Amino acid sequence: MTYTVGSYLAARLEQIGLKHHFAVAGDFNLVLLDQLLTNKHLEQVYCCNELNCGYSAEGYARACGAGAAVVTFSVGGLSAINAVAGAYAENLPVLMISGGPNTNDRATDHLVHHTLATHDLSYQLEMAKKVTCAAVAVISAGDAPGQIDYAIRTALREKKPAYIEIACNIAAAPCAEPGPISGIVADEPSDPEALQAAVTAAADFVRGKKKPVVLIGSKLRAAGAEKQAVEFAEALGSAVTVMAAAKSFFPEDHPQFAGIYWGEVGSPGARQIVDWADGVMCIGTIFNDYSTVGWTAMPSGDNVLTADVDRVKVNGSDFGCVRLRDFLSGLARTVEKRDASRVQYDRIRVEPPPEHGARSDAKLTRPEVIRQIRHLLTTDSTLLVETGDSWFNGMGMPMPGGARFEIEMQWGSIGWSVPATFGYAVGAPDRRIIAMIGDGSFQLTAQEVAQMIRRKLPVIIFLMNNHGYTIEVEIHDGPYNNIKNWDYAGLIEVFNAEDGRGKGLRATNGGELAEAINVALANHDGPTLIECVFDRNDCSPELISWGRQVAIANERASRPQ
Ligand SMILES: Cc1ncc(C[n+]2csc(CCOP(=O)(O)OP(=O)(O)O)c2C)c(N)n1
Ligand SMILES: [Mg+2]
Repeated sequence: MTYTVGSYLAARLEQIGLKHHFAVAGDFNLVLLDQLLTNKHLEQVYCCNELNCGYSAEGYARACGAGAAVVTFSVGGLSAINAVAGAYAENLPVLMISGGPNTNDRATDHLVHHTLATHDLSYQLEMAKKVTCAAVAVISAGDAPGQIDYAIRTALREKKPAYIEIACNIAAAPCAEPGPISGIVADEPSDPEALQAAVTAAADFVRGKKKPVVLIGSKLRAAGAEKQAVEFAEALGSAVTVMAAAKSFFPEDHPQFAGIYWGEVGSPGARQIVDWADGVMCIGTIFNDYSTVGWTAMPSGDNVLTADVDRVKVNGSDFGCVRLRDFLSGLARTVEKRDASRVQYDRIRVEPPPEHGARSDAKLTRPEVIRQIRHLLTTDSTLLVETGDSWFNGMGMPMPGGARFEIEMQWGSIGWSVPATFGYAVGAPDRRIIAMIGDGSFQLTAQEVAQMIRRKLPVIIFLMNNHGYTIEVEIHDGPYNNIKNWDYAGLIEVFNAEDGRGKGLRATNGGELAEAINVALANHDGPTLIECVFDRNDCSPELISWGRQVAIANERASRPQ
C-alpha cells in the first residue's frame, strides 16, 4: 500500500487503539476525510457542529483513552477550541485535526475564505498552542510523519490534547509508511533513584502518623493509576475519600471507601475523617474554588503529602520524574499498616435511610427523580452529569462496583454533556449510559441528540427541567437566570424525522417517571429523553450551601497592590 499524509494519520489513529473519529466536513478537510476513510478499521462519525465534535471526541476519550475530532479551518477550528481547552483542563488526550489552506496561498498576496481577510494564516495554530500540549501545522509531506508522531506521542504521554493542521493540498500527498507504534505509545519510565527516594520519604511520612487518610483526585485516571491506588490503599488500610471530580475512580463498594470529600457539601463523615487525620495523602488532586467550596475545604500544611501525575511532594522534599503508578505500587510494597481512620469512619458511617418512593400521582420532585435513577445504576453503567444541580444530584448516587461517573468539573462548560455522552456511547456500546442534564445546559448543544438517533444509541437522558439556571440562582440571582422553556420531550420527534427511533417522554409525577423509565429500558433502537418537570425552587440543599460559599469567594474585594 502507498501511504499519503492522510492515510498515515489514519494508520496512527488505528494503531493507538481508536476505532472512530468524529468529524464535520468543510472544503479544507474534504480530501483529508477521504484519506481517513481509506482505513477500513476506522469509522468516521459525524457531528452537527464543531463544538459538539470536540466534545464528542472528549467523551470518547473518557471511554477509550483518546479521541480525535476532524474539523475545517477557522470557522470549524475556532468553534472546537472550547472543547479542546476543556480536554486540557480535564486531562484527556484529544487530537484536534484541522484542514488548512493550500500551501501555495501562504506568503502570497492571496486572500483565502474562512479567514480574517488578512494574510495571516497562522492564527489558529497560535491559538491552539495555548490549549494543547503540542501543536503542528503540516505543510510538507516529508515532514508529516515526524510532526504527526510528535503530536500524538506528546498527547498520550501528557494526557492533554494536541493539534494537527494539515494543508488541504498535502492531505493526499504521498508519504512514508508508518513504523512501529511502540515508541509513540510507550510511557516515560520513572527515574529509579527519584522513585526510590520518593517511596522512602512517603513511607517515613506514614510511619510518623497515627491516623493518615487517603484523598484521591481526578488526575488519578490520567495517570493510569486506579489499580495501583487500590493496591496502595489496601496495604495502608486507612479510610479512602475521593474528591467530587474523582467520583468512581476508587470503587465505592470497597470497604475502605469513606465518601466524597467536598467540604460542607460532601458525603456525611467524609470531611470529618479528613479533618481529624494527622496526615492527608493527596493523590492526583486538583484544588480549585469549586472543589474546595470557595476555599473552605482544602488540606494544606506539613501534614499533607501530594502525589501528582509525575511528582511527589512530602516533608519539604519534591521528587520529579516519579510516575504515580510506580510510586503507588512501590509504596504499597513498603508502607506500614495504619487503619485508625478507617476504624473511626466505620463508627461514624451513616447508612442511607430506608427509601420510600413518593405516591405515584404526587407532583414530581427532585428527590423522587434521584431515587428512581439510583435503581438504574448497574455495574456496567456510566452516569454523566452536566454542570448545574446535576452535579449535586449525581454526587450522592451510590455507584456499584464497575459503574463509572463522568463529570467535567474543572472546565465546567455547560453543553458539554450532550455531545460528550454521544462520544462516550460511541466508544462504549456495551455500557448502560445515563446522562443527567439541566434544561439550561441542554439548550447549548441539544442537536447532538440527533446523532444518537442516527447511530441508534440507547442512551437514557434525564432532562432536569427546573425552569432556569438554578445553580446560578444559588450563586447570584437576576433576570439572566430565567430561560425560555422548550418542549424538550417533543424535540425528539423533530430529530427523528422520517427514520429515527428516539423517544421523548415527559414525567410530572413518580408514576409517569417509572413508566418512562420502562419505555427507555425497552428502547434499543435509539436514545430516550425523559423530561422530568419539577419546581424551580426544588434544588439540592448541597447546592444552596455550595452556592453561598462560591458567592462569598467571588465577591472578595481586590486587595490593594
Ligand atoms: C459555556 C458556559 N456558559 C455559561 C456558563 C455559566 N453557567 C454555569 S451553570 C449554568 C446554568 C445551568 O443551568 P441548568 O443546566 O438548567 O442547570 P440547573 O442548575 O438548573 O440544574 C450557567 C449558565 C458555563 N458554565 N458555561
Ligand atoms: Mg435548570
